[in-house]
Amino acid sequence: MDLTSEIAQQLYDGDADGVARRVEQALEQGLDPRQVLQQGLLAGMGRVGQDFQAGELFVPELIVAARAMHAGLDRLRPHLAAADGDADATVVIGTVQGDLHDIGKRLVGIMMQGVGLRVVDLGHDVAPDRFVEAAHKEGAALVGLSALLSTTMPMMRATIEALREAGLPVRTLVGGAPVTRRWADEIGADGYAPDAVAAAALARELLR
Ligand code: B1M
Repeated sequence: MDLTSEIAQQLYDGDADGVARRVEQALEQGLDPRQVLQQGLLAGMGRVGQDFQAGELFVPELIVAARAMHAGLDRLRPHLAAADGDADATVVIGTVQGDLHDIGKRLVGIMMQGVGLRVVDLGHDVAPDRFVEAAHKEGAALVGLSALLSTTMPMMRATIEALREAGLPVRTLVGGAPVTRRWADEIGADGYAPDAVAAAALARELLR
């Protein structure tokens, strides 16, 4: 088995230490960090999602797989993100209220740092007023909202409305597995991106 397949398998097994070690080993061997991300971490999490949907894995397995994912991302982050000092605009990101999924949002943050943006990550389960407060305090030019559950998507609309009511001059970008361009248009978001790389490119475009 090659290194990236081993990383995918260890993530599937929820072996956080193993994932961290193998990611370091892959980087030492000169593998491209994006390849480690795609073929290792994301491939493993993709299988976890499929097997959860098929009823073969349950929430405890999702939790340990998520821990292993974060361990891998911790090692990869310095290789994917640019130095903070170069940042020319601030983006506030978070997963909307009621939603605990934070891996995709974290990846979006890392990729945004990679294109030279300063990222303030509010974490998960973030209420609309916390987004407003942070956008104001940090002088954000863009607010990025993530949702992974169809039941929490309406909180995106509530957050965009709260930002508008506060009169903040920020643009908004939305994404997450159940989110579509159509939904983004319907709730008045300025942009929609299907993945982290597209989100970083679109953030740059929206801030031009
Ligand atoms: Co949950 N979960 N989960 N889960 N979970 C999903 C999302 C689900 C699709 C699984 C399934 O049924 N197949 C399903 C949602 C169904 C739906 O509503 N459509 C689901 C469910 C039902 C649940 C619970 C309700 C389960 C339960 O308790 N019975 C529960 C809800 C808890 C809550 O939030 N209130 C729950 C809980 C959890 C855990 C906490 C255990 C764990 C999350 C841990 C964590 O994040 N720290 C978890 C996990 C791990 C998953 C799956 C398996 C993996 C999600 C993930 O991290 N993917 C997921 C199945 C799946 O997605 N296939 C599932 C990897 C990540 C890199 O991808 O997050 O999609 P993703 O991010 C992508 C893009 O979406 C995009 O870019 C990212 C990278 O390219 N993107 C953006 C994301 N945010 C963006 C923002 C942007 C732009 C792009 O702009 C700002």
